[in-house]
Amino acid sequence: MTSRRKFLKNTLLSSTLMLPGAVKTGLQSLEKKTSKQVNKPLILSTWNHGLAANEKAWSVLNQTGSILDAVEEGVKVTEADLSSRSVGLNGYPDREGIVTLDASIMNGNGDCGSVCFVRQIKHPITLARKVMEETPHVMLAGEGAKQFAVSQGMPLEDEELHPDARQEYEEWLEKSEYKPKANFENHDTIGMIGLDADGNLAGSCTTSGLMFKMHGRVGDSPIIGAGLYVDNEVGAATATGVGETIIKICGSFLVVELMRQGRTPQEACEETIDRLLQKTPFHEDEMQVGFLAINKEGEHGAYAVQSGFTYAVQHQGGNSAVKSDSRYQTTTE
Ligand code: SD4
Repeated sequence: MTSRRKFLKNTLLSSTLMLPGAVKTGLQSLEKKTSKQVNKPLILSTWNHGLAANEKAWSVLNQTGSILDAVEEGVKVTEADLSSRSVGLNGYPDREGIVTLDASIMNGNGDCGSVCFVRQIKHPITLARKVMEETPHVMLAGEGAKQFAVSQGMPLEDEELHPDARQEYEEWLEKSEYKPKANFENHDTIGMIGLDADGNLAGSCTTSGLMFKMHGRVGDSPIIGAGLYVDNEVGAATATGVGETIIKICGSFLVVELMRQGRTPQEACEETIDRLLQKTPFHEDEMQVGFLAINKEGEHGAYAVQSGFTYAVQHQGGNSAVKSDSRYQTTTE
């Protein structure tokens, strides 16, 4: 696939960020600095699977008035989706053939909870919320997270792989080439951020992580400040893509802090992608990251390393999928 692609760089960056195979497209200036504005309430989530999640979140927000309930219930739709190979127990396994899940949730007051490397739990986002609300802790991992789930009355699911995931895993086993990869051409981690009519924010993020990852590997999604960050004084951000690159720059926290310093959500996402590319030079196939951001005024923005990242926006006017702008443009020869 790599050989059939070219990457056209959208904007001028330092030449140290250019990779040999990338095609630079002249010195275009940054165009879309202005974030898009719609009325509150507003819910955003990553990838096209965000459409169904947004729809649920919207109806929960209307029923309960709670933006935290909305972001939890919204992503539960994706966690339960049998067709999802990147979120929930139907996701791709790690290289030992075991599905392990990561999730986090946060409200605008700084309350947060997360779980990582957890098995057999259908709704890790609910478990993350229970960590937030029922324990003095922020994060539980692995076996301990599972034990806590059981103590909270959550059922343990069996560990049978979804047939499609099993088939791909068996194909992968033939070579066992260790190249964990974000499944970015299809859809991926769901990160959701929302703003209610009173200006309260909340966010959620849930994933099965990189396909065929090392057993025990944890990505950005359950790490507060990496895959998700929310602050009622400023805004919220979430991330999708290769978690290691996001963790290295505390990506979602950085987006929110840039907004705190006055950047629009769009500017904050773009600057954060640039920071990420300074720390992790761009390398085609394995390299996708996207950020979504919202500020307390109801403006939002999105930006990705390369084209292909989509997100879903739900507001009074409807629910639609939007293509994100990106630093590199992917084309097919
Ligand atoms: C992770 N960020 O585990 C997640 C997975 C993902 O595109 O979003 N992949 O690193």
